[in-house]
Parts: sequence; C-alpha cells; structure tokens
Amino acid sequence: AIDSIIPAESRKLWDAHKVKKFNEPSEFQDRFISHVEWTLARSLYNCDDLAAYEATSNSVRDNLVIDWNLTQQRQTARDKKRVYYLSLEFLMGRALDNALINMQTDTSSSGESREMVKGAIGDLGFKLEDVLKQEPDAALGNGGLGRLAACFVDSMATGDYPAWGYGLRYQYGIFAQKIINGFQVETPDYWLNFPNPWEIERSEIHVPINFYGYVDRSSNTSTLTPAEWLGGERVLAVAYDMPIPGFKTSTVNNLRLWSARPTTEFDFAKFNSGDYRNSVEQQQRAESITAVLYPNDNFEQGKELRLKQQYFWCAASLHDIVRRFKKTRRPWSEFPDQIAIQLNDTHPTLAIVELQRILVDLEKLDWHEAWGIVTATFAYTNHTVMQEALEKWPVGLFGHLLPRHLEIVFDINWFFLKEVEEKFPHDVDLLSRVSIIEESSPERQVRMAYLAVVGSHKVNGVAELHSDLIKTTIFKDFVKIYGVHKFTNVTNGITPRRWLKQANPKLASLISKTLNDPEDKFLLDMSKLTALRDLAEDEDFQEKWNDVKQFNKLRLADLIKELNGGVDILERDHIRNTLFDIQVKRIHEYKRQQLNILGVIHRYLSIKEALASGVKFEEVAKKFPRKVSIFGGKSAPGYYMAKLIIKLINSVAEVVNNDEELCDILKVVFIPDYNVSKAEIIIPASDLSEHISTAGTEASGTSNMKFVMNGGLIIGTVDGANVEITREIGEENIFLFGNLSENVEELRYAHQYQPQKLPQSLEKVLNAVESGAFSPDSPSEFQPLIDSIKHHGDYYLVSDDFDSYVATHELVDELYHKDKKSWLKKSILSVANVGFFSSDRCIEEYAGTIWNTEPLKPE
Ligand code: T68
Repeated sequence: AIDSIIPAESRKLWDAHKVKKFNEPSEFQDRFISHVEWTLARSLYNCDDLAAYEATSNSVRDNLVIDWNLTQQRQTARDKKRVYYLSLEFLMGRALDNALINMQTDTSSSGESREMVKGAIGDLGFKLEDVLKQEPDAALGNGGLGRLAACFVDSMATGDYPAWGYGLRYQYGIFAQKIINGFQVETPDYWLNFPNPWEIERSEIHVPINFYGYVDRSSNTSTLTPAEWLGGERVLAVAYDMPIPGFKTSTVNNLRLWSARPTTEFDFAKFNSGDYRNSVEQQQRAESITAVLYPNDNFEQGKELRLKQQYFWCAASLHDIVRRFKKTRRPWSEFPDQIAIQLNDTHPTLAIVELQRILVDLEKLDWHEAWGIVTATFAYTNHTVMQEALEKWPVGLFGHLLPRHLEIVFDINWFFLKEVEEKFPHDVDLLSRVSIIEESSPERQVRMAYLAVVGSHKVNGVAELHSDLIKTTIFKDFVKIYGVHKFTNVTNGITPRRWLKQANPKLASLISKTLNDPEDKFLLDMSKLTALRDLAEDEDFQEKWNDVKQFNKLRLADLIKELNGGVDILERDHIRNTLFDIQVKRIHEYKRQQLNILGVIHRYLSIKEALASGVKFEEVAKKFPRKVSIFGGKSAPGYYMAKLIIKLINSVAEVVNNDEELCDILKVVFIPDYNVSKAEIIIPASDLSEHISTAGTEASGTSNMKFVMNGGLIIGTVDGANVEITREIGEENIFLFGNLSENVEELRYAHQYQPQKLPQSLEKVLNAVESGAFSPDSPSEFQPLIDSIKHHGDYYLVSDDFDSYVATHELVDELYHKDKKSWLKKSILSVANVGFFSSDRCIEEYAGTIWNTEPLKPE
C-alpha cells in the first residue's frame, strides 16, 4: 500500500529519518522534555506532577506506537486468523504503570523499563509513585465482566495473538461513590478532563450508523431476499484506539473504542419547515449514545438508549471487521477461517444479526450460506444464570429502532424452530420454550441469550460449576437440540502482571529472588511458582513472606487513614496482629455482604455479652482476637436493598468503632469508591477475604483469584471458581462453608411453605438490629433487610448458612492467632498453586478450543 502513496526515492528519506524508541535514561529524558515543551507547551518552571504524568505517558506512548505500527503491519502482511473480542465494558484502570511493566527496553537489567524510567524521572526531580497517582482510572465497566475483558486483552497481547478489542468510549465511566451520613451518593465520573495520552483519535475512521426508519421491499415480497433499510436517524461512530502492550514481547495490540458524533449532513426538510432548533437538538442527541456507561451489574433494565448503544457499537465494529476482510479479496466462505468474534455476554448479540444483514442485504449472499458463515464466526460467553440479568427486549421497541433487524431475528427463529420441529416432532411445549421470541404479556420479547446460542458455534461458561449449571438450567433444551459439545467451559483467570507485579511489587520481588528469576519469567509461566512449595515451612522464608504482608497492610492502613480525613481508624502498633478480613466487590444481595455484616454484629454482641457477664478483658480478647472487617463496593444507583446494606455496614462501623469498651479488638471499615486502583492497594493487604455468594449464583468470581495470588486465605461457599481454587490449592488451604448449590432449590421451596425458623444466633442479631442498636434515631431503618430474611422467603439463604459461617470464622481466628506458622504455610502454598488462574491460560484455551487461532510472534 505504501508503494502507491510514496515514491521510492522519498522512501529512502523516510528511512533515514525513521523514528526510534527511547532505550536509555538520557533518551527518555530528551523525549520527556520535548513533550513538556511541545506537547504541553509548558516549561521546567511550571511542570507539576500532572504535567510530568502527561509527559511521561506521551513518551511511553511514542515507544508503544512504534511497536503498535509494526504489529499491525505484521498482522496485515501475514494475514492469519484474527480474533475480535466484543465487550461493552473494559475496566482498564490506570495504563502508565502497566505499560512500564510490560514494555521492553534493551538496556535496563531486567529488560523492564519501569526501573529505568523511575531513575530517569527521579533525576529530573519527580517521584514515579507520585506521578503515577495523577492518572485517572479508565473505569469503563461495572465489575467482574469488564475487568475480565481488560485482563484478556493483556493476555492476548502477551501471547502474541492477532486480536483486537472493540468497545465504547463512554464519556462517563462508572460513577464515583461518596459516602455521606452512611449512604451511597453517586457523582459523575467525567474522566476525560485532561488530555488522555492513552487514546489515539482516528477522526478519519468514521462509520455512519442508522436507526429507526423503515424497510423497503418494493421489488420483492419475501423477507428472506435482500431488502433495503431506509430513512431514520443517522450518527457517526468515530474510532479511538488504545495501544495494548504485551509483557516481554514487542506485540502491541489494539483496543478500539467508538464514540458517537453527529453527522455533518444537513437536514433540508427540517430547515425548510423552519425547524432549525429541532435539527440542532437531534444532532446533539447523537452524542448522548456514548455519554454514559449503564451502572448495573447482573441486572438488565431494558432501556431504549442501551439498545441503541449496543447496535451503534456492533454495527461500527462489524463494518470495520468486514472492511478489513474485504481488503484481502478472499471469498466470503473464508470469513470464518480468517475471523473469530467472541461475544462477552449477550450485550453484543446484535452483531450476529448485523452480519447476517450485511451478507444477505448488502452482499446478496443466499440466506443459508450467510447463516453458515455467521454461526461459524461467533462464539458466546455466558456470565450468569440469574433470571433478572438475562437480556430481553420488547419486540415493539426492537422493531421501532431496528426494523430490518427484527425481521431477520424472526427469520432466524423461523428456521431454528423448523429444525427443532424436524428433530422433535409435535413437541409444542419445546418449541415455545426455546423460541427466540417469548410470548409474554403485555408484550412479546426477544430473548438475547437464546439468539446468542443459536447464532454461535460455541457457548462457554466461566467456571466449571457454572458451565455445568447452564447446561441443566437456562440452556437445558439447547443441549438436547444441539448436543452437549456446543457447550464448554473456560474457567476465568486474571493477569499476573497487574494483579501480582503491579499491585504487589514486594511479593513479586521476593518471588523473583527466591526463584532466581531476575527477569520475572514466572509472570509468563506461573507453573514456576510451584517451586515455592518446598519453602512453605521454611521459617526464614515465612518471615520474609510475613514482612511483605505487613508492609502491604500498613500501605492499606495509610490509604484508609487518608480516606478518613487523616484520622487513623486502625492502631498502627497493633496492625501486625490484627486480622484483615476483606470483602470488596459490587454490592449485591446474592454476593451476601449482608451475611458478612450480620456476622460482624454477632461477634460484637458476643464480645459485649462476655464483658457484661464479668469475663476479664484479657480472656475475651483471647476468644475474639483483633480483627478489622473491611468492605468496599458500589451498588447500582437504583438498587434499594444493596444501598440499605451499605448503610447498615456504615451504621455498624459507627457504633463498633466508637465503643471504647472494645479497646479496638474489633473495627469495621467501609472504603468508599472501590475501583481498580484501590483494589491494587487493598487486595495485597488481606489476611482473609470473603467470597460467600449463595451457592449457584456467582458464575465464577475473579477477585477470589486475585486474593489467592497475593497470599490471602479465603473463606467461601462452594460456588463459582471457588471450586477450582479448592482443587488447585488443596482443601486444607481454604475455609469452605455453607449449603451446596444442589440443595438451594429445595431450601428455597421449604422457606415458602413453612414459617422461617431462624437459628438462635441469627435471631439475636436481627433482634439487635430491629431494636435500633445501630439506628437509634430510626429503629425501623433496616426493617426491609430483616423482613427479606424473616418474612419474604430468605431467597439468598442467609439463615441457612449463618451458623456454618460463624463457626468457620471461629476456625479462622484460631488458626490465625494460635498457629501463625500453619497460616503462613497455607498462604505460601496458595501462591505456589495459583498458576492455573493466569488469564494467559484462559486465552490459550479460547484460542485452542473456540477460536482455532495461533499466536503470531514478532520476528
Ligand atoms: C460477572 N458478571 C459475574 N456482570 O457475576 C462473575 N451484567 O461471577 C464473573 O466472575 C464475571 O462476570 C466474569 O466472568 C458481571 O460482572 C456485569 O457486570 C453486567 C453488566 C451489565 C449487565 C449485566
């Protein structure tokens, strides 16, 4: 392509002036100062930490862009099969530190650029740690699903896969959470206040996207033959690219995020009718499509703007993918050999319909030939079995926004049902159960999960238990229709670059020294960690291991103090023998933060009771050794019960933390605005973390893996990936409790027909809450939480698991305070055996069993 643009003699000049990466400290400093002067138009005299962050990032980005260009050229030239990962959420967090860890330079001792830049920037008068803190989180996701996508793009680049992510460039990420008088208050996250060095605007790549209008079939009447979709509203999708550097490789992949813009087309009809203001308003509406991330996790609201976001993103991405494919001049039949598209949940399911529309309406392929191509291209990842989280769209709304797509959905359904009817004649119930169109009142609905299953060649769950559950619950009939092999499992994973090296540099360094691995190769091959098994009982090593944990606990204590207006909640001198018990994740009834806080109240009441009955404080303190319960997480803004749980946690904290009789042996902390950057400080500091969802509800969980990777022990139910964690690290190294998923249905059923019989322990706790012990001014404040357990069937089985939960915490206390050596042994063994949970392993599994793709290594 270059040949045609630049004449040969000029190309020599280009070569002579070729841009070069910085390698040495002085080259970095040159680049840094150029950016301060030219990019920022500042000088030495007004370069603060923020300017230093911008200049450092721009310098690092320059290096990445060189490798980005080479990677893209290589991928085009070699023309291997590519992967496109479609996710409505990418919860990236900060980029600079990650880039410094992943990016190679030739001269630094470990080949890592971070140390080199740290020194170089230090000589210029800046502290790298302070500079890094200037970066706002890219918080374009809600929780696990969005963070999984971020870990996957890191692993795809690290594994040299020719793979792009496609998403939306929201102007407002997940809201910032403030806690005011104990309540969650949401404030907008306008994260693009300053120039974002990590995105490259591609104004030249803009795709027109249509909505509304009507279908023209003047030339023929069958819906299966080409039709024309006309009229309606039109907006532009503009591409913004983020470079995704792999670790210890020069591969730099691309994350393309679309932003909505008005078209420059002029609406003469509106103008002539004198409706100028209206036409401006319509233009302004365009931008609202990518204005804000929907802040729900595991819940679907069914808002029109959300469907608009989904189509906007799917249509732009597919247009891009098809354009790239067409440049190769291959026949359509080769499309699935060249392209794999992975759907992160059902949010991108419209991509299936859009590709079918492109092939049939625009490229004039036969319906069945087109459908063969479509289903061979797509694969779908399911992240939940909970009904309220399954996406459904009212047929009316769908057809109004996307009239042609609705027709195509009906046709897909018609052929699908015909196939089912042929296989299972006369089973009318089956047909209505599996129909993509649900015959519900007041309106029919499009079932997106069924559409995704029908339009994909593989469907996977995200942990073994979850993948088994989808086959016996929501997709049971589809197993009958397609056979069991369409359904598979890929257990989730996390990137050890961010969640070990970046979050816990002290632990990573202890490991690299111990393994005699100065280049941190273990971060690419986590099975190397198994060598730590031999040191699990080595006292010297245990001491070093413990020192790292203590350092991280102090680091968290500093953060908590800072967030508490500079007032310490935790007594410094006692941190060493205080158990840090942490639950950080989205607040949701199924994740059962209410079980945790009711457990805390139980502990508090037991301490008070013992003291009141005259037991000496020393004795009480022996039975209830020092502990701090730390919570963090956001509730969806409209989720009443989750918000009430946050309030209860803060109210309990208020009472417990100010009760002098306790002499600090129990503390409760709610960390506001939990996000990726805070997670990097919080997770390495845990002694124990809580993964206590009602069995069968948490598809996988990924923070469980993060805590284990950082040497924290976990207490959990037999749910999600806790099952595989137990298998990998050994059941003696995890605290499991509670009912199993196979009993949940039965227990729920029982609750409906007999009045709830609460265990005495829980009865006491609920009575205290009901009496206003934590809300003296309005004793009934927490009644809805109590009622849900006592009177509304206790759907999440808090009462069934309570005693087992409390008893298991007693085991935790005993081990932590009486047998520190065993504790440390378990901690070391956890890390030694955590290798399976690297997202590099996930990506290999996806590539091998779903995508049929191979890495494309740099020469
Ligand atoms: C999570 N799902 C699962 N959903 O709950 C978790 N939902 O078990 C799993 O580990 C993780 O996915 C990764 O597989 C979510 O995070 C959402 O955030 C979400 C967002 C919008 C609509 C529905």
